[in-house]
Amino acid sequence: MKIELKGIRDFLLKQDNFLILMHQNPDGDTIGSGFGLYYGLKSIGKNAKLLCSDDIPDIYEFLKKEYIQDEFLEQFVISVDIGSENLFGEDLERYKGGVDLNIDHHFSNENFAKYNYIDATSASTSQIIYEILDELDIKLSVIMAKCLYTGICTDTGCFRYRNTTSKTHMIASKLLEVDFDHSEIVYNLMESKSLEKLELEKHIINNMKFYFGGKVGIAYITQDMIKKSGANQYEVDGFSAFVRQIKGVEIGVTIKEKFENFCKVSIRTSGNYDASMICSFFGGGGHKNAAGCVFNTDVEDTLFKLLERIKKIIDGV
Ligand SMILES: [Mn+2]
Repeated sequence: MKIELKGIRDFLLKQDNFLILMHQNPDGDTIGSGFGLYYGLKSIGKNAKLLCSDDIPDIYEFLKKEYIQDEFLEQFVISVDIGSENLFGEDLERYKGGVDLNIDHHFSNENFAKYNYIDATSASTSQIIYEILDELDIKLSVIMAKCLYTGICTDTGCFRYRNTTSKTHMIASKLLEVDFDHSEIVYNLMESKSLEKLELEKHIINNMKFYFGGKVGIAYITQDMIKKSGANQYEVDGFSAFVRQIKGVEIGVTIKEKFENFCKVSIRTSGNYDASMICSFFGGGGHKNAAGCVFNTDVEDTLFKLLERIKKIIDGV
């Protein structure tokens, strides 16, 4: 069932014991919106806790600073930034079919909860959480502002992607009224990198391939490259937009070999190419300019299947 912001406010005021779910392999938006909502609920005297199938990456550690894992029986389960129950991961398995409120901005969201609030015009789920906290008249603390700012920066590439709207900036402006070092957040999220990550980048650049007159760019990340570079599991993320940086590339594909015969693909497009159309063909999904899917096969075969599909899209068949 669909729900409006006012309906969400009523639920949050009425209930007391909340469990907030984040998606597996968590990014800055699911973490920022999850923790942002957590701190907001705590500030009005509610019990809340968070759950994620994977560890929170080190670079987001600062958002956990004021988190206390309370022991209580959850009565209301909320998922944030999760488009599909398939993204729950192992530890969240038991909540399949049991989510009360699904808050998300993915166009392809599967509306799996009892109540669903999906705003595909929103650049990030953190932006929606801001609106919910605002609806509840919650005064933003420093940590709440940091959470939401982190989420918005993650999903908009720091206000650079096309999903950034005037509303995104308006919300960011409200967040900046709270006193925190936004520049430090951006530096840590986007600009600083380890030598190992740089080494991995070298491998990726050396192996990039281009097709269809340079319109399509493919970047690979194989387990072998990761091992050679010494990069840790989190440093392997964040390359999705990398190949699209090359002039002329309108469909940027990143193929990541997670383990033998299992590849994760993310696609970034510009212009009129619809990334979610390519990915949904293979059982994935996402937004028009950013989408993903997985393949139970090796890198070469993944590439072959993708190119076949992309050719059809480019030819307009
Ligand atoms: Mn998001």
